[in-house]
Amino acid sequence: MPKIKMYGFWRSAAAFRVRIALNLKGLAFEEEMINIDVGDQHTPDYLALNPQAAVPSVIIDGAPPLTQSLAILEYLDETYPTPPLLPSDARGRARVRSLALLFAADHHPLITPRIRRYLAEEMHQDEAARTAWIRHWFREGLATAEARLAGDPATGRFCHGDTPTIADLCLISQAAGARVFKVEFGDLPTVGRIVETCLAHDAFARAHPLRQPGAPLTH
Ligand SMILES: N[C@@H](CCC(=O)N[C@@H](CS)C(=O)NCC(=O)O)C(=O)O
Repeated sequence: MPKIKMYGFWRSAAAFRVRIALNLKGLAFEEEMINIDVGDQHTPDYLALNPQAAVPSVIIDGAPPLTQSLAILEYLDETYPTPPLLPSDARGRARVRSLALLFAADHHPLITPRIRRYLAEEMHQDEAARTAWIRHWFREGLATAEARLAGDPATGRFCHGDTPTIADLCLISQAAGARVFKVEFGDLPTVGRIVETCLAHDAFARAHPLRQPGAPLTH
């Protein structure tokens, strides 16, 4: 068994994705919480691990830190291939990566604390305006996913077929955040169905933000 240490945070969507992958692959890990609400990502010790001042960072067997959740997911999938998190065919992999990037590259970055801080401190947007911003981008990502997933024969119980892929890890991490911000997506039936399928899966449930140390008891 490799020795895996992750630097994460209970609420972090990117850390949530990596926790799910580690659980699916049956890899034990230790997680140290970096409190990104109070700026612990900017301490010299953490910046030495990840100059981007973001979680997650993952250290495996004392090797240099891995950063960026999608790069970490692909590393884990290549190194510990069972169960696979990507389809065996090139077209399937392109579809899964495209769905994953919809969330991880295009929507999640817009609602991170650094963006919210910039909106508050440099753009002088009040809390109501910042909340509207956050809800807008959550909603747009989930609605786009619905348009892509509904009616596509490649969609199964999960985003691609009947087993979890990287696309599901990115979908559920965004959907969990959307729920925290009370974004309605009851009108997105395919997204809603896949989210419920993921939440019923033990590897996803154990990784859920609200089950991590530091999370509020209710939200
Ligand atoms: N694209 C990166 C995103 C990393 C990221 O932005 N993480 C957030 C938490 S989900 C963070 O640490 N934010 C700190 C900040 O915004 O100051 C990944 O997928 O790992």
